[in-house]
Amino acid sequence: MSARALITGITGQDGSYLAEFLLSRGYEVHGIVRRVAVEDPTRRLGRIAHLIGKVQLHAASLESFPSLCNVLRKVRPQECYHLAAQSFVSYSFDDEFSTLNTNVNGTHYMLAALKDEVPECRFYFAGSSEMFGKVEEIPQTERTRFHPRSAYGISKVAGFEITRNYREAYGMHASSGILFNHESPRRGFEFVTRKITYGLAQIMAGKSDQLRLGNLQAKRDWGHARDYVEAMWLMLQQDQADDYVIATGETHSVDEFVKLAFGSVGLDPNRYVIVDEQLFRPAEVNLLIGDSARARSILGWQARTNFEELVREMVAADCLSAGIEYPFAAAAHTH
Ligand code: G4F
Repeated sequence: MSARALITGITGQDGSYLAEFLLSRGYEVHGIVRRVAVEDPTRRLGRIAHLIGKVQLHAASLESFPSLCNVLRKVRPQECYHLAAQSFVSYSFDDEFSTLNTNVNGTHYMLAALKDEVPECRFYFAGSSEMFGKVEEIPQTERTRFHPRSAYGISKVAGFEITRNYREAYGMHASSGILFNHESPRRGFEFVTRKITYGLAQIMAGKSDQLRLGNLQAKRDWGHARDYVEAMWLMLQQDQADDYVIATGETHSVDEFVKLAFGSVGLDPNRYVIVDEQLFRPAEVNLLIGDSARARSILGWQARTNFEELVREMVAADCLSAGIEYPFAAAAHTH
């Protein structure tokens, strides 16, 4: 009998890659989605359109404990990947309350429902390098102290601690991945990498003549989402639940991303990019760089896609969907 996995946030970037990965390993894959998504699949299930019929979707809300219990009673998963969250850091400054409510309660409800209904189910929590915030050491490891700089970062620290407490207090197999930024052509348009590659494709297509960005000096450790979902799975295959940093170990500024993306199509970013102070955050995370030595030695995981490959794949995909001949179009099909 095939193993059953349940994913919250299955319609997101990570959820879609994880669903593909688990299906490829013979899993029966279930996903929790909001009722509106089931009612409006064309608009809301875009990233998993190719998986409809292969995954089983259940309407429930992370704000409703009984709805989660109902799904768990029906599915009885062996593995649960909790990816759903308000994940846009900038938005968490506009509405701290909803970010904290959704992210903290969502994780707590999910763990409490699992404890009541299927306590033997293995649980993955999507922690974040935003928990390190104003970093207290370079590079960041599992032992680095947290210093979050946004309601989003605080919500992830709370989720991380709730997960650890369910592991320690109730003996549940509950692990957290401390994932550094991970991108792909499926990234939401509001995040800086996709904003750059989509904006660039619009410029190439003659539909736009500028790209407004915020802080170009911020540095991130950017990997590929497809590589990172494998780390989530590996964590749940271990005898002992634990927490792992998942990162490439390289850091690059937003400015470097811009230069590489524009350079790959032969455009000079100085002609198009406008720095807009309105897009700066009230508190910024200036530098993130992770050390995933532990994941390498225990999980046997390491990032496969480098920065340049990631940038090219994203530019190529956005150029292709804008109908542009991309000089490196082959890159869009290589993975
Ligand atoms: O792409 P971002 O919005 O991602 P951020 O804030 O690093 O968070 C992402 O990674 C986290 C893992 O570390 C996740 F937990 C989180 O859910 C999310 O996936 O911004 C990256 C950097 C920031 O320093 C931001 O100030 O880019 C800078 N930036 C500069 N101009 C911009 C812009 N960010 C956005 N979104 N839009 C801009 O125009």
